[in-house]
Formats: sequence, C-alpha cells, structure tokens
Amino acid sequence: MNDDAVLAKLAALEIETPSWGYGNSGTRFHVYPWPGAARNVWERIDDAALVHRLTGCCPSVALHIPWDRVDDWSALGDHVRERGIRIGAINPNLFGDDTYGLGSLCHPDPSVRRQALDHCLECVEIARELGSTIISLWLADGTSYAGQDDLRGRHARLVAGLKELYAELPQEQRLLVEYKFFEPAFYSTDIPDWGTAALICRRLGPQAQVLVDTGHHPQGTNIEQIVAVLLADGLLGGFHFNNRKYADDDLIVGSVDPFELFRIMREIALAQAEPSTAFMIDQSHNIEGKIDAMIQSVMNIQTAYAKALLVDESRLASVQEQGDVLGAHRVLLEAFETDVRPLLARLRAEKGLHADPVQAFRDGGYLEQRTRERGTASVESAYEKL
Ligand code: PSV
Ligand code: MN
Repeated sequence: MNDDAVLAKLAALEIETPSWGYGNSGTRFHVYPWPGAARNVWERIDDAALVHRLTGCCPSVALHIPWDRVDDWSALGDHVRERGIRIGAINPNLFGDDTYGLGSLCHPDPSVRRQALDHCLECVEIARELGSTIISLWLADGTSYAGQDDLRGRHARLVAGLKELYAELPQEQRLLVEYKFFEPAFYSTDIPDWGTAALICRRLGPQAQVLVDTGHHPQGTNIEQIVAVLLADGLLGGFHFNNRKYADDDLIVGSVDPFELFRIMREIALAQAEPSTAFMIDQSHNIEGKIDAMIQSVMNIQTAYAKALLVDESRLASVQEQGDVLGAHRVLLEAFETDVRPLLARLRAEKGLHADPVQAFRDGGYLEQRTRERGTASVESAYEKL
C-alpha cells in the first residue's frame, strides 16, 4: 500500500474513549486524586471532546450507567453535540450494586436476575434516546468456590436473560458481549472466554457479537488468533483496548507490548474489517495523568495500525506459499520496524493538528485551566459520582 492509501485508511480510523477514564479512578488499593480530573459526566464529556480536538480521531465517548446517569438525557445529548462528538457504546453496570454479590443475570435469585435485566433494558432505551448503536455488556458473574452454584444452571439463566434482552434490541443496535477469564470471581466466571461469548452470540442472533478486551486473557494468549477466528465467522464486534503485564491491569494500550497491538491491528487490516469493528479504549489511569494518557493510547493505536497497513501482504503470501518461515516473519518485521512518525505527522498536519498531540495537550495549558476550574476532587466524591 502506498503512503497516500495508508493515509486515507488512517484518516478513516475512529477510536472511542471511555467516560470512566477521565475521572478519579484507580486500583482496589488506592485512588490518587488528580488535580483537574473530571468530577461528573459533563466534565468527562468535555475531556473526551478535548481528546478528539487534539487527535482528530475520537469522535465518540462510551458511557457507563449508572456512573454517567443524568436526569435529563436530552440535555446530555445536546452537551455532547455542542462539543462536536457523539455518544458511543452504552455500558450497563452489572457489578456495582450490593445485590450482585452472587451474580447478576446468573444470580440464583430470580428477583436479582430481573433487576439486572431491567437495568440492561433501561440501557437499551438510553442508547435509543442518545442515538447510540452499541450496548456493551460485561458481567462480573461467576463463583469463587467449587460447588457454590450449578455451572450449567448459571449458563442457562444467562442465556435466558440475554434472549429476553436481545428480543428488545432495536434494529440499529448491536449487543457486544465481553468476556474475562477471572476476577472478581476466582473459581468460575460465567463468560470466561471468547468461545463462550461466541456460543452465546450464536444463540442470540446476528446483532450479537463478541467484544475483545485485550486485558482479559491469561498470560501468553494469542489474541490476534482469536481476532482472526472471530472475523472468519463474522463474530468480532469490537475491542476494549488496554495493555496488561500480569492481570487486568488497564494500562496504556501498546505500552507493554506494541508488537502484540501491531499483530492485532494487522488482522483487522488484512480482513478489511474496520467498518464493522468498534475500536474502543477501556483503561483506568491511576498514577499517570488522565487526558494525556488517553491521548497517548490513541496515538499508540494509530501507530500500530499504520504499521499494520504497511505489511506487504502480496509478498507475504508468496513467501508463505514457498514455506519460507523466517522470510515470512521478516516481512512482518519490516512493517513493524518502519518509523511511521513522519506519516502520522502528515496525517495530523492535513487535519491541522500538532504532530504530537500529547505535547499539544501539555503545552496548551489545558491541565492548568482544569485544575483552576475544578480543583482536586476528593476521592470520596469521585467515587460517589463515578
Ligand atoms: C471489566 O474489567 C471491564 O473491562 C468492563 O468492560 C467494564 O465495563 C470496564 O472494565 C469498566 O469497569
Ligand atoms: Mn472492558
């Protein structure tokens, strides 16, 4: 692919940022309050809009309900539009209520299952009102001890609940089903892997697809192969990008393993699956700044994608056919080792943007302005509002 073709593809890439990445959030050990961090959903949207302004490629923001609940959705819709962005995925929250200790849609008690389902249905309505086309579902459901509950029974409850949810999904909405192999459950998780998620989606129908959160796999998992297989079956809905070294670390995507991110983006580029794939970030920054860490994440995805587009696929195919193992690997390396910074600088210059959006943020006085206006929110109040 020549530079102009790569630039056209890069210009079309849109990355969604999460509202929950802009407030004070952290690990289960401590949340360090950040000066200027967003204190409520209106400010979280302002920060997402700033990231879009500086990167030119983040026109949507994902919401988490009830963290982002407001009384007047149409006012929130106006706020988002006025800032030049739109609402992306709506994430129901099925783990933040006292009743969910033994699960939500899989809970043994039908009244808790009803509560969880009603919450999901409410999110479908919120999505409809805000023009969102994605319901992004993650369940913390699982068990922590063998024998705690009936595994097949839990699966049946899950499928029954999701069928009811799916039946209410309007034509324009997709249900993206996320998996995670452990945590908070430590013995069994009800949707632990891509295979279970895919089976569930198959049972539901074509509007249900799998969401791959890059931090949700055991060490050493070949994520790009999962992506390739899901793509082959039309079951890849999108990503929650982040990076991990040990568990679900929610670190800046591409910070631990940029080669993995490149390999994942290459599967997307090879399948030309960009139009049907939701590229979403799901991170929580604790000891680093909120906004510049998000911008760095966006830049890392763009870098990986640019390199993925540079893979000489026809040469690779012919080397593969010859059975030249190292030769084939070197075709990939050649693209991965290319310095794409000049290309990305051109992309940004064509949009009137700084070549380094993190630097633009740091030089632009945005953090100072936010710190003046917002101060440092106490973590208690951040918890209440998040
Ligand atoms: C869970 O670890 C997860 O990845 C899900 O996507 C949640 O919605 C998100 O993080 C925020 O807690
Ligand atoms: Mn996620």
